[in-house]
Amino acid sequence: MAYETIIVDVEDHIALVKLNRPDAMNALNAELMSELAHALADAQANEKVRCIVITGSEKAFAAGADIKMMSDKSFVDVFAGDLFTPEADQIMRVRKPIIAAVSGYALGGGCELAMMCDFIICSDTAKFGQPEINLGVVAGIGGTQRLTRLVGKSKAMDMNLTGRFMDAEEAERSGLVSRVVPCKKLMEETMGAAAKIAEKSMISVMVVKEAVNRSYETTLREGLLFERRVFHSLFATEDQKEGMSAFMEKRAAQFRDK
Ligand code: CO8
Repeated sequence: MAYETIIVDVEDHIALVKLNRPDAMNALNAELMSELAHALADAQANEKVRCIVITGSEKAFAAGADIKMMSDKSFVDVFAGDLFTPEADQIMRVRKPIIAAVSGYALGGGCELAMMCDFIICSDTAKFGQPEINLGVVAGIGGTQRLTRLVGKSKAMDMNLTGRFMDAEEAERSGLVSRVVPCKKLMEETMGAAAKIAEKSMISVMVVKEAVNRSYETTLREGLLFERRVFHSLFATEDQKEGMSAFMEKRAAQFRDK
């Protein structure tokens, strides 16, 4: 499918999705969110794809939802139209891992989109924020919920109440991002991480994603039980036999997703 607001490239088992609205700092409008959800569903269905990377430009991952698109909307418009909810739900349904490669601004819905991904690698120029309070509204797709789980109540309150931006160093220190790299190395580092994941058994990879995400939704006792059971169940796979044999034979494992 030809897209207008994103660029998709599938190579070496990695689907690279680049947000592409350069005139609007990649602000998220209905078209972009719909195309993104479509591209991710495609990547999920494409057997060649083993990991997904979402990125923006050097200047902006995404500077939030498109304010020009939203400014005239009424309560009924956003409530009945359920702005961005179906797309966000679709993104959350993707079972393959998604890495966000963030450079420049990741603000409002942009920060929230990055947090919907499984982990974030950012450049030393990245700036994260939930500045919706400056617009007379609040975060709407995870900025008060996912951010709080990632960085804790104090910083989440600070970010959402003051609208201040968090730089890359603070984002790493706070647990919002997993790695910070020099701007020029962002894609090399992220594609390297994606390539590492692509080498693993897709079954284990999808189980990791399910199990870690489960920890947000359940008690520790139930989460540990879930983890133990999926650990047990992986002994039904050929990839477990291959992985453990390869270790003992001192060779690289050849996983077949079986
Ligand atoms: N929406 C629309 N256009 C934008 C946005 C945006 N969020 N951000 C930047 N742009 C546009 C600017 O209007 C400008 O366009 P033009 O040249 O036509 O005037 C162009 O991008 C370049 O921007 P600036 O000239 O402002 O560039 P600066 O380098 O001076 O500043 C900033 C960059 C700091 C990123 C600045 O543009 C800014 O503050 N942007 C807005 C950030 C923001 O408030 N984001 C939150 C938006 S609300 C939101 O995300 C809610 C999500 C939840 C929705 C869920 C529904 C349920």
